[in-house]
This record gives sequence, structure tokens and C-alpha cells, in this order.
Amino acid sequence: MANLKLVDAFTDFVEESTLPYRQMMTYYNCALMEVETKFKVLNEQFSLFYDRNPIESIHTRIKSQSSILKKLQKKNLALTIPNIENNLFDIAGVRVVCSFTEDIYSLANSFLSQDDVRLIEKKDYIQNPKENGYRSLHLIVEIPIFLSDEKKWVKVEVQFRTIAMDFWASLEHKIRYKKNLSKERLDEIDKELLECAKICKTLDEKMEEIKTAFKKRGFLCGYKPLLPARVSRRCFHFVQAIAFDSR
Ligand code: 0O2
Repeated sequence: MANLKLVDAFTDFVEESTLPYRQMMTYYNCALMEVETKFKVLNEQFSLFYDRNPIESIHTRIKSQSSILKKLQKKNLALTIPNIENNLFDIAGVRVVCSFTEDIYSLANSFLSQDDVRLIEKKDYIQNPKENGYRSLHLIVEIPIFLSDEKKWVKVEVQFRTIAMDFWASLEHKIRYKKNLSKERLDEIDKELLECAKICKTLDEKMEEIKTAFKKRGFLCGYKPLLPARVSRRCFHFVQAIAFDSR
């Protein structure tokens, strides 16, 4: 009988703390959907007016429970919902991978100019790479999600990378967790990775140069509109009218 009471108490405890946790995670998930849609819309718009898509891929992820715990421990914080919400800004993460560095800044500017996106923090590891060679543009933003009875502002981290930056970061991330390598071997790998990061930077710059040269010659691979702006706008309104009529 006493054992049953203990089980009940434990179940109550788990339920009490898991519901708010699940609720918070649901909000982060909703925010991810909002941000992902925003980038899909921008990609569609670019591909409608220009001859290519700036986004190669979009990935979203919710930080795992163990990563949340580790990060709280690193910051000397107890595991509480307010501590997570007020101190960890990358629970919801979106990674936008582009072909060209210029696209990263164009997309980031378009995204930040939307009136329901609040910029909290910007870390430009492209202009200022990390010591190990890591490059990426990070934005912490707050966006609203609309619930049945309230509007809630939720923080999301957006990482923008070129394909080369992403390739490098994925490999470095995998190696970082290889615990069975000796210190000497790890130091060697760090040096090799730094060398690779420089090669990736040169590759990004060369690709950008080629794209710019093509753009100047009037080829359609840049941000040159396929149609004059006025005609494009009319086409857009026409497509919009059809879309609304067919609803
Ligand atoms: P995961 O697995 O992606 O969640 P702060 O968040 O401000 O307390 P932090 O974590 O240094 O401090 O912030 P920063 O520098 O903006 O990094 C956040 C995320 O960027 C990391 O999340 C990685 O995803 C990525 N990142 C940053 N530096 C590196 C790096 O050197 N190599 C690689 N591969 N990725 C990096 P997490 O929580 O570390 O990991």
C-alpha cells in the first residue's frame, strides 16, 4: 500500500513538471514552423523573380534534453523552465544553407526587415571566424506564435551557412565528439581543420567572384530580374489574384 502511494507521488511529480516542459517545447516547435515557412516564402519569391533559389536546404531542430542539461550546467543554472526560457536561446534552431555568401546577407536582411521579427543578438562568424576556423552567421530572434487565446514571443536561433561552411562545420562537429583519439592526433586534426576552413573560405570567395562576373555579363544566375520590375509586379499580382480566386 505504502509503495503504491510512493508510485502515485512520483507519477504526480513527473506529470507536474513534464506538462509545462512539453508545453514549452511545443511553443518552440511552433516557432520553428513559423521561421521555416518564412524562409520557404522568401525562397519562393526569389525563384519567382530571379532565375535561381538562394536556399539550398533548411534544417530545423529542437535541442535535445541532454544538451539542454549540459548547457544549463555549463552556465551554473538549475533545471527550471524559466532558466531555460531566459538563458538558452538556441532551444529552437533553424539552419539555412545557401550556395553563396551574398545570399546569406540578402536573406538575413529580408528576414530581419519583417515587422514580426525582433533581433535579439547577431554573431557574425563569417566576418569574424572563430579561432578554430568556424564560419556562419548566427541570429537570435524572437517571433510571435498565435495560440488560441494569446500571442507568445518565442526565441529561435537561425544559423546561415554556405555549403562549404556547412560541410566544414558538420565534419568538425563529428570529430569533436570522437573521444578515442589521442591529444596529439586531435591537435593535428585541429590544424588540418583550420587549413580546410581557409580552403573553404577561398572556395566561397572564388564562387562568389564567378557569380558576380556572370551577373555583370547579364546572365541570369544573379539577382538580375527575369522581367522588368513593373512587368514582374504585374505578374505577381496576377498570380496572387488567381490564387485568391481559386480559394
Ligand atoms: P548543437 O548541437 O548545434 O546544439 P551561447 O549559446 O551564447 O551561450 P555558444 O554556444 O558559444 O554560447 O553560442 P554560439 O557561438 O552562437 O554557438 C551556438 C551554436 O553554433 C552551437 O550550438 C553549434 O551549433 C554552432 N557552433 C558554434 N561554434 C561552433 C564550432 O566551433 N563548430 C561547430 N561545428 N559548430 C559550432 P551547440 O549548443 O554547441 O551545439
